[in-house]
Amino acid sequence: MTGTDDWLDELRALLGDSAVLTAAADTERYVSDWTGRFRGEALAVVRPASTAEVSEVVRRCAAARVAVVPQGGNTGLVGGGVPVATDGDGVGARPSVVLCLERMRAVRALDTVADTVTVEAGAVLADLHDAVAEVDRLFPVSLGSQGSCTVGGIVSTNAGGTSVLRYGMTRELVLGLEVVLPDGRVWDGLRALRKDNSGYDLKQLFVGAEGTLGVVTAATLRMVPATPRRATALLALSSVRTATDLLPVLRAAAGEQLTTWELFNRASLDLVLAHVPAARDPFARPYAWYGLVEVAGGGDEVDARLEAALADAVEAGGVPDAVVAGSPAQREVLWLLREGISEAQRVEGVAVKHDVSVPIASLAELVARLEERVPALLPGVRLITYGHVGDGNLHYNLSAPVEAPGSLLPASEELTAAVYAVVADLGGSISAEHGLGVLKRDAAAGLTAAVELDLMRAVKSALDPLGLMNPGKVLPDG
Ligand code: 2HG
Ligand code: ZN
Repeated sequence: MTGTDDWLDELRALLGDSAVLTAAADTERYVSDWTGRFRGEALAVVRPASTAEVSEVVRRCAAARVAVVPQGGNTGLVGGGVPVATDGDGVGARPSVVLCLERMRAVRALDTVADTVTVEAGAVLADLHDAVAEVDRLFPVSLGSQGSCTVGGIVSTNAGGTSVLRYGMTRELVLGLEVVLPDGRVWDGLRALRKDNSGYDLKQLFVGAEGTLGVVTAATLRMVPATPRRATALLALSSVRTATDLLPVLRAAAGEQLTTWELFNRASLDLVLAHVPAARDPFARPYAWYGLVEVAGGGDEVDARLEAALADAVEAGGVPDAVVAGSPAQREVLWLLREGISEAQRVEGVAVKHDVSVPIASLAELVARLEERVPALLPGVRLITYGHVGDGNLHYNLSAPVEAPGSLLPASEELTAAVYAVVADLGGSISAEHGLGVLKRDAAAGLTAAVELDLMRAVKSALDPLGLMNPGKVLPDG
């Protein structure tokens, strides 16, 4: 394709040779995803270093009718950050470039009066944590992939994580955005205003849009006071009902300092113990469920609050054992048991993931109903059930039966339909925090009211009339 070669040469002339990757060995890690389920093709991977360069690349892509797949740390779990495969279902399969923001990492401004930070999209979340820690602040989105995921990625997926209970989803922390629109124009919406009621809240359209409406190039985010003291405990729990019943008990004792209330089952812990070398079971015997609680603040009061919360929890019942981290190192080990699950499950092979939410009071019923239905569809399937109790969000993930590793993926449609049917019946969501990407695009559309889908399509075609921004993601006809 001489036309394409010329076009790529022009991009090279514009950005420099090292910013336009085309060799298969160089592009592989950008066109395949972390889960091992998604892989597509791209004409090139383009790595601009500034908003002006992103704008120029997007403008040229629009002129050449080449699709743009924005990408951050490529840690997404639903296939949203890689091009769709041409041998897939055909939706969104078109010549595309991966637009990787990894060279745009600068912290542009830190304002400790307004408590805001303006940072570029390619900044790694853990680096942002470090940058704001230097001024005694916290940017409170915290997730297992924080060493690789980026600001653009967490904004574009409205990431959740393990502190949502206290601080909310990413959306609640975004004050302003800079976005390159599908025609290449730059929208400078980097306002740091707490109060701004001047018309439609455009920035929120781009939060969670998974790059289908434009490319987020920078964000102005809220910072909160640092919480240098953390008190952490792992509780053995007799049931999911215990975990949900304990939420108000913990909150009453720890108040707004209750930051984390996470849950995982024994099968999840077994995977971590098998695959994460530093992991140890802190209890002498196995339990059905485990809860990780963390109270965070400025000083010693957090220890007293955690202690009070634990005393109340034990009194409430259903907590046969508990262990409190006595040092930062012990705290890390307890966290490893929870945060190591996703990676440990990956080691066992491709998982069938369900990132679902229901009203918190219905979590126990969700698990009970699925424990009846899912193993009946695939005997021996391993239920790797864990998540964020405080947010009503479970990762109802499935691993293949040990004896029949090849049996999971062929059964995945049926298994997923069974999970989603129960979630829908309980008034829940099939995408709590990971987004839709390709994985859930069609299932979500099937569960969305016609009027809601119409509105989404209207937004998409108003902003991206050529359908070039991350095609095949989020909307079934997008
Ligand atoms: C977590 O809570 C993440 O650990 C990852 O959301 C979940 O890998 C997953 O399915
Ligand atoms: Zn999660």
